[in-house]
Amino acid sequence: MNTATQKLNKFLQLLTPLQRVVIQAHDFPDHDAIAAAYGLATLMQSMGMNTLIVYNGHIDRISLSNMIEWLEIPVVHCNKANLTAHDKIITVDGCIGEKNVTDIQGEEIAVIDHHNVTPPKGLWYCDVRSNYGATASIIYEYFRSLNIEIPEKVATALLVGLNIDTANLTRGFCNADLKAFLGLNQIADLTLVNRVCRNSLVQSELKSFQQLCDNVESTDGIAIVLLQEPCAKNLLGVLADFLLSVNEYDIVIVAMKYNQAIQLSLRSECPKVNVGLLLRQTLNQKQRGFGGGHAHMAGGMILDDKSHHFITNEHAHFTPFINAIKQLRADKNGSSQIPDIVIC
Ligand SMILES: [Mn+2]
Repeated sequence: MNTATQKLNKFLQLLTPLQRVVIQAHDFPDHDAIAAAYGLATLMQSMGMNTLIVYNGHIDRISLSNMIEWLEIPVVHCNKANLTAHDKIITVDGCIGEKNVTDIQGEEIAVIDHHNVTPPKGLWYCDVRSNYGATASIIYEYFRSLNIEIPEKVATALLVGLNIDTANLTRGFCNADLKAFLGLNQIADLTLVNRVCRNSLVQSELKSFQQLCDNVESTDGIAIVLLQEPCAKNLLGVLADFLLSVNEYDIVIVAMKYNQAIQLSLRSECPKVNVGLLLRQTLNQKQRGFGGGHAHMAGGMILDDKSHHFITNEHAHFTPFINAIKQLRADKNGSSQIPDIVIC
């Protein structure tokens, strides 16, 4: 048994005496977050534990609510979960301390994530693999390393998570994701996987694409859009993916005003520009907002009272981002960060 599996085993043994274990997906969860939570919950149940999957925010993609309904995944909004201070919480596909993980009732004991994050010290367990394309692939490995059979429904959910986070293995994936893809394909209901992934929009969302096309501006291969009307939070990423499919753009910034702030979704296919780090440097480190994610795909928000740096007279110029991107592009040695795995 390798050290990673030993650590996982030890952690699971610590959990066994607990009445229940809460598994928290990041706020406004996506497919990978729910699939990973569901996979982990199923694994723990097969070892005799009680689990509860919770999230904060809304499930705002039709494809995700379809997945939850069709696979009968038990998820509960954290306000309806009757959480207590005694609850122990595992955070999946997100990290304690990040802006997209609400501090809910209970004690955070573990982080399982594939974002570029720094978990707090003193956790019972943490497994952060920022080179992985999806948390689903980490959960796949847990099943394999513990020799637990993966139920078809779990494989179906994990494969959806993996496909969507990596845009069908076209971004930010590693060999472990390929192995998971192959393994999951042999178990999953592929008709269902494809039906979930294909139906990613509802008709009323088409108008956001119209707005996107009407308002896109570009400079130096960077496409910028500030949507005039807000849309579902997780639609921003879908719109950003769509814009990145335009040949002339290799970096995309899609924004909208939402809840007294400006919400952002970024995409990059430029190897010199890691948009997760770009947001950390331009927002978090300058106290202008919060953001993070991956080299190719990131999200964040600009605080309302800092928005004048980015928007003047209703015109989104996003100068701090543009300047940082231009600098990175000009850097001869510029490249994204070294992949990292931290298991403790
Ligand atoms: Mn993910």
